[in-house]
Amino acid sequence: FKHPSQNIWKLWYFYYDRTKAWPDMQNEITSVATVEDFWEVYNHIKLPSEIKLGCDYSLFKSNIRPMWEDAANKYGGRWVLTLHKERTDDLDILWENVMLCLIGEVFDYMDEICGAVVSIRGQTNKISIWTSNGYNKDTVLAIGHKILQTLCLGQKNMMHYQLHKHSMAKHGSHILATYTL
Ligand code: M7G
Repeated sequence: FKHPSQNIWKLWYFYYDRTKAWPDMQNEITSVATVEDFWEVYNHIKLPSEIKLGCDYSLFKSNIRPMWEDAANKYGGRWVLTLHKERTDDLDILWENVMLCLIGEVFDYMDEICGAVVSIRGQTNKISIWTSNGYNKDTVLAIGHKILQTLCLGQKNMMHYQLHKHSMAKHGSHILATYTL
């Protein structure tokens, strides 16, 4: 007996290739409809801590592409959790929990959640949760609190919400944060 989830989710893998435009660097791996499907896939791919610098995994609702260019992300933004490099086991466990929360539809306001990304970078890694309406302050904050609570992050990690509009317009490495928790 399989437990169907409400949404079908798609797992994507991003790797940097300077010959390509950014959207073409996103590669679809597979679709996941149940928690059982999830484990099947998850047991066959590398953990975030094992993939190369500059790469991402994204898990998004199957009808939304993990990019600003998708209409569902037009007014959206992301909660960004910054993770320090020395704690790679935290990264893998946090990412696994985030994916299970999405597939298990654990968050409230699932309608406004588009997906999540784990990014492997030089200084710090990141986990981001993308939502579809950054102007909906109450919902965005409720989702943010729920993320902190579900992942047991408490006080030790700050989270910033960045509108995609501001990420697109960033100067240097600074992106304006609309909300902070
Ligand atoms: P990042 O991977 O979110 O953060 O964005 P990083 O600075 O920690 O690596 C890095 C860069 O990738 C951005 O400044 C953009 O040039 C490009 N980029 C990121 N995203 C999410 C998108 C996107 O959705 N669409 C396009 N066209 N470019 C993007």
